[in-house]
Formats: sequence, C-alpha cells, structure tokens
Amino acid sequence: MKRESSMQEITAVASPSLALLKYWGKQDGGINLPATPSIAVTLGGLESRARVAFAPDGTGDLIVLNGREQPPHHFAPMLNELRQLARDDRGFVIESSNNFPTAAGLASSSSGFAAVAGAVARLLGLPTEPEQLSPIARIGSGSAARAVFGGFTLWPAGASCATPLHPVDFWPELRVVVVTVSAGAKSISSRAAMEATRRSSPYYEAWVRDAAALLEDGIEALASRDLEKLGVIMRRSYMRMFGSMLAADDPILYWRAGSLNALLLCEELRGRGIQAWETMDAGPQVKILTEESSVELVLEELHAYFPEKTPLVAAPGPGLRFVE
Ligand code: 2P0
Repeated sequence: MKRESSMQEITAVASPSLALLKYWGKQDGGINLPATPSIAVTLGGLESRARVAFAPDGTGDLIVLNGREQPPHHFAPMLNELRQLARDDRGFVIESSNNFPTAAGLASSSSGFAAVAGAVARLLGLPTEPEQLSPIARIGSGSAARAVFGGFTLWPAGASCATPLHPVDFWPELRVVVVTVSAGAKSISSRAAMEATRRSSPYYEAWVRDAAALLEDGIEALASRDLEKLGVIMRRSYMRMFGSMLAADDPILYWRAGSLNALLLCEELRGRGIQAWETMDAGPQVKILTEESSVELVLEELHAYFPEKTPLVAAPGPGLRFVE
C-alpha cells in the first residue's frame, strides 16, 4: 500500500548481531531488559536497510518490510519513544528490507530495528550515536541494542543498553559461516518462546544463573582471541539456552535434522584439529565460527552434507550507518 510522504527521506543500514553468549529471557521492570548477559559480534555483509520519511499529516505509521505491510503494534513502543524524545507526534512511512532471510533465526530483528531506530532518530533531528540509540533500539527488539554497534559488544543482564567491547578490526581473521538449514520463517517468535521458557521451564532459573557465571570467561576468551576457549564457552551458552527451551511446556524445538548434521560435522572437524565452533539461535540455522584459513575446508566439508546450499561467510562488520 503506497502512501505519499513528505520529501525528506533518511536511509540507514545495520547488520545483525550474532550472540556468542545468549540473551534469552526478560527481566521485569522495563521493555526487553535481558535476564542474561550477552556478548555478540556484528556480522558484516548481511544488511537491513530502512528508508523513512514523515507520513502525510494526520496519518499514522505505515511499515513495510520486504514489500509487506506490517502490523504497527510491534514497532509502536520504539516509535512512540522516539516521538516523545523529539516532542514530535508525526507518523512515519518506513520501508525496510533485508539482503538475507527474515525471521528465520538470523537475527533480522536486531538489524531491522537498529536501522529503523537510526533512520527515524535522524529524521527527527535526534542524536544518532550508537550509545544513544542502543536503549531506544532495545525497545524495538532486545538484540537491536547490540546491533547499533559494530565489532563486538556486551549487553549486561538488566542493562538498558549494550556497550562496545572491541572494534570491528579487533579480530580480522575471524569468520562466521552461516548455514541456512531452512529459510522459512520460524515456527514460534523468539519473543513468545522466551516468555514461554520463563513461564514454564523448570530449567529457566538454572539457565539464568549459569549464563551469569559464563560471562567472565567469555569476555576473557574473546579478549585473547582464543577461538577454542571461546568456542567451548559459546557451546555451553547455546546448548544450555536450548536445554531451558526443551524443558518448556510445550517444548520449544527450533532444530531441524540439518541443524544436527551441521553440529555433528563441526564436532568431527574439531576432532581433526580444525577450529569450527557452532552456535544457534531462535531458528534452525547454524553459524560456525572459524578462522579465515579454515573457511575453504569448512565449506568443502559442508558441501557434502548440504550440496544444494551455499553458506554465507561473514566477517565482523560495522554498526549502524547512513546512506547519503
Ligand atoms: C540473542 N536471540 O542474544 C538471542 C539468542 C535469539 C537467541 O535476541 O523479544 O528478537 O525482540 O527482545 O532480540 C532474538 O530475540 O527478542 C535473540 P526481543 P530478539 O541474540
């Protein structure tokens, strides 16, 4: 549905935030305040692009994602926060698109909300530094608090915003091989799944306690760019997150047969001395952390299991940026 909008237009681009240690569960007392601390890397080459303008007078927000109009309620809390900060009650026309699968467990909401937050803030004349945008983007989607930054980020438990840990060029050899096991949208949104885990999983409290205990070692392993050490901690984080989900009532199962095949392949590669450390999020996709020198080999081995797939290879990427 096309609507005329005012002339001024802003375009912003952001890349998804892949959690190495996971945010899963919300605290009370605010919107999307994390129950667990997370650390993450922003993935270069995968992009959400948001183009925004003011809506015609007297009309509300129109949000179009990948060509499809979205119900405005999901965006309303973040857009209302921006309107309030700017003391401007105009609506927005927002068109956003991703160059990678949407709502499939590739953190498209992190980059999507980061890009929209940035573009709307600039349109309203608000500050657009990542530090200032992080708590606003968080209101749209928790992980967007991290995606406004490039490189490596930390989002402490209960914090209203993420903070940068290391810049984009901190670990130039690091690569993330993304295996899109299934590109369809996920069966249950991460928001609903998080809430169901909190409400019904007998393992939820253990997950939250344990996630806090993993943090220091995770930060240390990342600081020393020790992929093996980081991989072991990453694996604890994602496996324990899924453990808490599997115990929910009804159980939450994002994995598919292909996910398990990719996990087993990583295990086999490590047995042969190749650093290939996987992680997964709210979807069936598998993201494999490795080093540049091993990428070719990892891709070759993956080809045997997934001959019809072409995995994406990402390096640490930049944070929110504007297209002039
Ligand atoms: C993360 N995920 O740390 C975790 C790990 C998925 C698994 O953040 O409800 O879209 O919008 O705050 O950020 C995905 O959930 O959830 C997510 P909301 P979000 O990246």
